[in-house]
Amino acid sequence: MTVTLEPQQTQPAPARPGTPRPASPPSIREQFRGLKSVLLTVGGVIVAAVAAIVVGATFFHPTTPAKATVIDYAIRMPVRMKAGTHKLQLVNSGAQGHELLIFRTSLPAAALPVGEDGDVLEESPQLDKVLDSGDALAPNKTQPLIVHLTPGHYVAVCNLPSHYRLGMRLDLYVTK
Ligand SMILES: [Cu+2]
Repeated sequence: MTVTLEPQQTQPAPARPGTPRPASPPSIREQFRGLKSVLLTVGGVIVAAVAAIVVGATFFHPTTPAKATVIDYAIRMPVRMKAGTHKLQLVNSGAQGHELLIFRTSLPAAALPVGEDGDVLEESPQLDKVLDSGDALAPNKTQPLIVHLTPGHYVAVCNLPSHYRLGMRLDLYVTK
């Protein structure tokens, strides 16, 4: 939307510091509405930007990577998402390697089936793994991921030894 307007340069950009696109763009419906507004007036851009911020606070759009940050020992990522194919940017801000697994499950994050070592039994029939980032991601590294989510409850986990019980688990809620 903004790109379309750049050649005109007739109006200053909105003063709002969030003008550089928010991390979480609007839903398709909001985007369409925003697009329409842009065709009418530059003021429409401001409306769309505000809408993007409001909607983005709750949901992130499937086509824009959302950050999934892993630290020692926690996972930070949007916990409410819309169904669809999501790009995630896995960021390791911790001091050691981490991974990101996402399971579709009715079990709460704190009550996944575990073995004697306290690590999650990934092959449990109560868990349906929908994402596995693979080898541990080193500190200060990022890794692009793609996950397809249908409406329901999910749990994000890092299942490197002891990391699950140390707190690397998060309930995720996906809606239509
Ligand atoms: Cu970890």
